[in-house]
Amino acid sequence: METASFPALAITPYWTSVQEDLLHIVDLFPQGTLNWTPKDELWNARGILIHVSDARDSWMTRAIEDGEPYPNIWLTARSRDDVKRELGRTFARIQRFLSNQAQLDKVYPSDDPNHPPADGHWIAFHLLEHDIHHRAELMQRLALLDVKHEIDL
Ligand code: NI
Repeated sequence: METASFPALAITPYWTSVQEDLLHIVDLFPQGTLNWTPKDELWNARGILIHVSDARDSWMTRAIEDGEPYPNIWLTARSRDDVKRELGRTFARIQRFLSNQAQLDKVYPSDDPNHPPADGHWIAFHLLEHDIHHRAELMQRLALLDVKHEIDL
């Protein structure tokens, strides 16, 4: 993906609202329902929430190579507080990336023939899109559980 140099994106405050929604959503699942799934082949809410943090870690470690560790949180994020802690840790990591002009402007090679090399701006967009996609999925899970989330988009 060839792009000219773009200025740092001032999307951090807006992305923060998505992050706050995700943290709020963790608290809205009634006791015992984080492991509930409407269909056996679909992830439960805990899995979706872990996946959001794991995707952030994966991109920051494997593509951006920001030098921070990539812990296996699939084994350690069990409780509601664990899940929220990982969302907080990985969002702080994303915020550092969003404020790093050199990391945003760099073009990262790809070893996947289906994905051309991408710059940091595309990666930021992709990760925001990913957070929003899974927020919607979690809001639907709450609706299926008859929980009013009152998240007004
Ligand atoms: Ni995903």
